Amino acid sequence: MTHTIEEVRALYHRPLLDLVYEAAGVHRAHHAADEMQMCTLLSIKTGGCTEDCGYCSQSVHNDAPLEKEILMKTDDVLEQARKAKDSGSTRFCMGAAWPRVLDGRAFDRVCDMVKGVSDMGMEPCVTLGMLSEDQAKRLKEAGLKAYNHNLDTSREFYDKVITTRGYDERLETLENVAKAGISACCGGILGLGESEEDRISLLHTLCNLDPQPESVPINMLVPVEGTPLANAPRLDIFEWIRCIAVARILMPKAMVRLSAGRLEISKEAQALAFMAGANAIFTGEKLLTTPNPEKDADYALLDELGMKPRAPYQDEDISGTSEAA
Ligand code: SAM
Ligand code: DTB
Ligand code: SF4
Repeated sequence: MTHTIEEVRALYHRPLLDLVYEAAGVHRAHHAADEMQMCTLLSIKTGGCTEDCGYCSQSVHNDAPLEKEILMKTDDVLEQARKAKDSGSTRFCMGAAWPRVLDGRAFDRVCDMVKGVSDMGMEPCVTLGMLSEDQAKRLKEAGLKAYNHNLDTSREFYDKVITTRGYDERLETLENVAKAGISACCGGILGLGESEEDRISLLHTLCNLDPQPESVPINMLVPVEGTPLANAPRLDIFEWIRCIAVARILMPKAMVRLSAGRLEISKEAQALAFMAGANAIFTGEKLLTTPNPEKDADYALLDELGMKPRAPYQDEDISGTSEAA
């Protein structure tokens, strides 16, 4: 079903609590509302990226205080994955600061990592920059569940933030991912200085992707010293809630994933976001390069709200995995 921009705009402008109420209904019709998918992120190759994303600590165009690191060894990554699994995560997302995937030993190693994580019974997800159809197929064969590639913002605002990678190139990578039969994890960042109309346009593009993303990360800008967006004014938290509710209504089956920025968001606002349909979080003290709430604080919050971590591979085909419950 396609959604028009007028429809998305009208939804976006509904009174906030009406919107949250409707989103909560959609959420409950499609998901177990007391369950949260717990995910862990690992930066497998940090820094030195040649793209110029204005928010990013890892771009060579920015001056963020960051130690560059070469691609991690497979065994070390799998050890981290095992720890994540033992602490309750069911999805393990590996990020490399590459503008695009290049065939060769490094990519072979990432395929091994994907296979190792999949064999452990966790959902492997990677984010490696732009990707060809053949590369997507190799990742699929290795057992990849999802590829994270965000649109980040509206087509209209995009070149105020990134100039080295085009919007259409992002869409092309998403097409390659879809052709290989891998789910897309695709969302954006709020608080880049975009307008309300930009957020509407982003949500409109996301919900009209075919197929719709399996997962929609909603990042709140984490301002990083040394980047052009270090002093961006903070987005009103109700705008964040509004976007989550609209995403839930327009993409009823997707996991709506609270990604960057949760450390600065109160537990009350996070609870309202869960009400509005957010059902996945990243746990652990670090995202890729920036801090995240401690695992214990997240589990305590779920407990206070009477929620629980989602079981591994629930309602999904687990053939081929030996350890999944
Ligand atoms: N290099 C890959 C790429 O961009 O395609 C993958 C890694 S990149 C860090 C993944 C996503 O993280 C970005 O698309 C962006 O949405 C988000 N992100 C990066 N830095 C952020 C920040 N400072 N605040 C919020 N979100 C951020
Ligand atoms: C996404 O949209 N958010 C995650 C994940 N995909 C890879 C990354 C957030 C990164 C936040 C900035 C950092 O820690 O470097
Ligand atoms: Fe950062 Fe990814 Fe952009 Fe590179 S492509 S600068 S790692 S967000």
